[in-house]
Amino acid sequence: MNLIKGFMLIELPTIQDGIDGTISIVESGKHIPFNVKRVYYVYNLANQVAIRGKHAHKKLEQVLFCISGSFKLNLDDGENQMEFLVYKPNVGVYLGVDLWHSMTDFSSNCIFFVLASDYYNESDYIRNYSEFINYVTVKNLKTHSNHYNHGLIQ
Ligand code: T46
Repeated sequence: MNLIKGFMLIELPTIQDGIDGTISIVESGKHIPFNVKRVYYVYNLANQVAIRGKHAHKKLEQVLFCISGSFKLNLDDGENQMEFLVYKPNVGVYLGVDLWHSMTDFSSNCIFFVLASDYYNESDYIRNYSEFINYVTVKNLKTHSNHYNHGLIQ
């Protein structure tokens, strides 16, 4: 069971071609739980103190792949936090809504590649941590009171 809400790992079908390398496949509608509208990738991460992310999304869903090197991913759903090393090119990290994420400790050869459910829209970002905590707290309270009103919680 995942402690963190809005997070899962997605392992891609992968073919080992022996000395000729390895191929990992992403097919729209099969391996990614949304229609991909945007692809972006980040590289030139040679700076040891680079920090990326430090935000959450209100509606955007993404799957992130580290296709070269490695980095540390920190996740925070407003209640629980976790940190792990992302380094497998065939394993994507699904980042759902309301998930504060930041990336650090990039190896010099790091390239990360992202499939996103929508076009870039700055108003979908929550870039302030206190604002994020308020946002998820209010949302959780609303969900809890809806469940209560519908008799799901006695
Ligand atoms: C995310 C993590 C994993 C655009 O104009 N269009 C784009 O599609 C993207 C991704 C960025 N930008 C602009 C917005 C900023 O002026 O590029 C600049 C850097 O973006 P940001 O600071 O958001 O970069 P990261 O690496 O912190 O975050 C990115 C994604 O923006 C974000 O959605 O979840 O990667």
